[in-house]
Amino acid sequence: TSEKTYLDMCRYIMDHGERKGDRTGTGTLSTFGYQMRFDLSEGFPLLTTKKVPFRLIKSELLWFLKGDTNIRYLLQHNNNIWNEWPFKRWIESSDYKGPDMTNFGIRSQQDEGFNEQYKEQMDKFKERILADESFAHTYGDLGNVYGKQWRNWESSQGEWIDQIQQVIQDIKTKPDSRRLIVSAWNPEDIAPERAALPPCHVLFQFYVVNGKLSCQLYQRSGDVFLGVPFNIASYALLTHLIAEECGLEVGEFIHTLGDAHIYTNHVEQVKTQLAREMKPLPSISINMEGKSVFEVETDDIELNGYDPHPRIKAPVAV
Ligand code: UFP
Repeated sequence: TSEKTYLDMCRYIMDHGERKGDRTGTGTLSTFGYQMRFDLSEGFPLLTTKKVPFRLIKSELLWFLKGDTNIRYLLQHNNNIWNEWPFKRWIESSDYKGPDMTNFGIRSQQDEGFNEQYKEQMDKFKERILADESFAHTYGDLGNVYGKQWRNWESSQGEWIDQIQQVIQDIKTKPDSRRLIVSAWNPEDIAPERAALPPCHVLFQFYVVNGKLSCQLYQRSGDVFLGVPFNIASYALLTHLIAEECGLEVGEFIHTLGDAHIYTNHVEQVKTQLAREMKPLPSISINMEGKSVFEVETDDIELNGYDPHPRIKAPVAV
C-alpha cells in the first residue's frame, strides 16, 4: 500500500540522514528534499503501523477551513494540540495572577510537582476559554496561523483574500489552470510577535486531469515520526473535501519535504514501527449534501476500517 512510501522515507533517513543540530537542541538525523506519493484511490493514507489520532486531524483541518484562529473551536472538539502558544501569552500577561509558569514546557517534563501545578493552570485556562467569550477573544487567538492565511490573507491594499474560496472557484471553472495555489507563507507575518510559529506547510497546489484532483504540498520542515503522519492525513483529507465540493474523484497526494528529520530521541520508536507489518488502509466517507467545505462538521466525516497497531509514544521536541 502507499503506507510503504512513508516507511521507505523513514528507512532512508535512518540509513542516509546526516546528524544535524536544530532549534530545539534535541539533535536530528536529517535529509533535505524528499518526495512521497500517495494514490488516494488505493485507500486513505492514515498509517496502520501505529495508531494516529484521526479525530484531532479532522477537527484541526475543519478549523483551518473555517478561517478560525481561536483555540475555542478546538477545545469544543476536545482537541488540545494548539494550547501551548495561547497559554504562554496568558501566563505572561498582567491579567494572570497564578503561580509562576515561566518555561512550563521544559519544567513540566522535569519536575513532577510543577507538572501538577501546570496541569491545574492549563485546565483553568481551558475552562475559561470555553466559558467566557470575551476572555477567549483576548487570549485564545493564535494570530496569523493557517486559518488566517488561507481564508483572510490581508493585502497591502487593505483587502481580504479568501485563497480557498478562490482556488475552489478556479478548480471548477479552469481545471487546467497551472495556478491552483494556496500559500500560507507570508514573509510579513512570520515575525514571532505576529504569529505563533512560522507555517510548516508553506504552500500547496492542485492539479486536475481525467476527472481526478491531485494535491502537492511543500512542507519546509517535517518531524518525520510525530508530525508527518498527521500532515499526510490532513492534506489527504483536504484533497477529499475539495474534490467532493468540485465533483471530482481523488487522484494523488504528493508530499514534498524540505528538512525531513528524525529526532535522535525518536530513533528507537522508528525501529519499532519499521518492524511492524502494514495492514490494509482505511477509507473515509464524507457527507456533504448541500454543504460547502466551510460548513462541514466533524460528524460529516467518517473513517472506516481503521485497525492500526498500537500507538508508539515519543517526546515532542519543544
Ligand atoms: N512540525 C511538523 N509538522 C507540523 C508542525 C510542526 O513536522 O505540522 F506544525 C515539526 C517540524 C519541526 C518542528 O520538527 O515541528 C518545527 O520546528 P521549526 O520551526 O524549527 O522547523
